[in-house]
Amino acid sequence: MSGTAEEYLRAAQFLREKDDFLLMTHIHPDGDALGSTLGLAAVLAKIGKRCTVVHEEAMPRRFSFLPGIDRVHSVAECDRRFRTAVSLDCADRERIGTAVELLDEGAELLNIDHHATNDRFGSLNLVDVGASATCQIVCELARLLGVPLAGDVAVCLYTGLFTDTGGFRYGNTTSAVHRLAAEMIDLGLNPYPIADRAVEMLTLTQVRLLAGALAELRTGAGGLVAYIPVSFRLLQETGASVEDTQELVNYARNLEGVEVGLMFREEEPGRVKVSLRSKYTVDVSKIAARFGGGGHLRAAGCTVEGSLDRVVQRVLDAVEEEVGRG
Ligand SMILES: [Mn+2]
Repeated sequence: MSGTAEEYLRAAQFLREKDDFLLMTHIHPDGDALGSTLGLAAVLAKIGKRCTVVHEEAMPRRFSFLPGIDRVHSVAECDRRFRTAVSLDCADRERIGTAVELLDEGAELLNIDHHATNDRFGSLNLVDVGASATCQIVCELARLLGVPLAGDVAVCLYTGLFTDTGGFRYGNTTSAVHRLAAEMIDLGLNPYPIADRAVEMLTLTQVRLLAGALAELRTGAGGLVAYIPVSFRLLQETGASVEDTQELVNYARNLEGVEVGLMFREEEPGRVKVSLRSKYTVDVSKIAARFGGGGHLRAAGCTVEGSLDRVVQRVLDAVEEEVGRG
C-alpha cells in the first residue's frame, strides 16, 4: 500500500473515532478552500459528528450559495478551545491565520491538503499532491466514511473541483475529477448554478477594477511574460476587495505566447501580494518559494515587502531567469 493510501485510511479512522472537530481553512479562501471545509462539515454531519467551522475573515460573497457558509463562526465570537481539528487546503500552519489559536495545547490536528509545498505541520497528515483539489481528497474520505456524493456534500465538493481546475480546463483536470463530477450529477447535482455563481458572475466593481487593471498590463521577456500591477490607489478608487482581484492574473497568463502571467496587488503601500501562473514549462512554485511563498507547479503566490515598482522589478527578474532556462 502506498504512503498516501495509508494516510487516507488513517484520516478516515481519525474522523470516525473522534468528535467535536474544529474545521479551518486558509485566509483569503477560494472555492476549493471553502468547498472542502464545508463539504467535510456536511460529511461529518451525515455520520453524526459535531463540528465547528471557524475563520478570521468575513465570507466572500461569491460563495454565499455554499450550504453551511452562514454557520461559519468568526474567531472573535468563538469562546472555547478544541481538542480535535482539521485544516483544509493549507500548505502551512501560517496560512490558517488566527483560527489556529482556538486549538487546545496538545490538540490533534489533521492536515488535509494537495499542495506540493505542504510542510506536513499536522499531528496527522493527509497530503495528496496528486489530487487536483482538496475537494477531491474529501470526496475520497466521504467514500471511506460511506457518505454518498449527493445533496449539500456534492454542492460543496463540486465547487472546489470546478474552481481549482479552472472549470475543468487546467492541466490538473484528470479523468478522476470528471468521474467524481459525473457521479455527483448522476446523484442529482445541478452544475450550472454552481458555475454561474462561483466563476461566471461579475459585480460592477469587478468589471471597473478589470478595466483599470488591464490598462496597466505589460509584457516582458520577449512576450513570454505578462504582468498586471494593481496599485493600492486603483483598489481604493474602485472599492475592490481582495476577492475581486483573484481572477485578474488569468488575463496576463492567457495572453497569446505568454508562458508566465503575474498579478501584483499592492495590499498597502510597502507590501505587495504576487500571484504567479504558468502554462506549460515554468515551475512557478519554485519562484514563489524564493520570495517566501509557495503553491503549485502552475499556480503559486507570495507576499513581498517593498514599493510596487520595486517588487515588480525583483519578481520579473526572477521569472525571466526561470523562463530563460526553460
Ligand atoms: Mn486547492
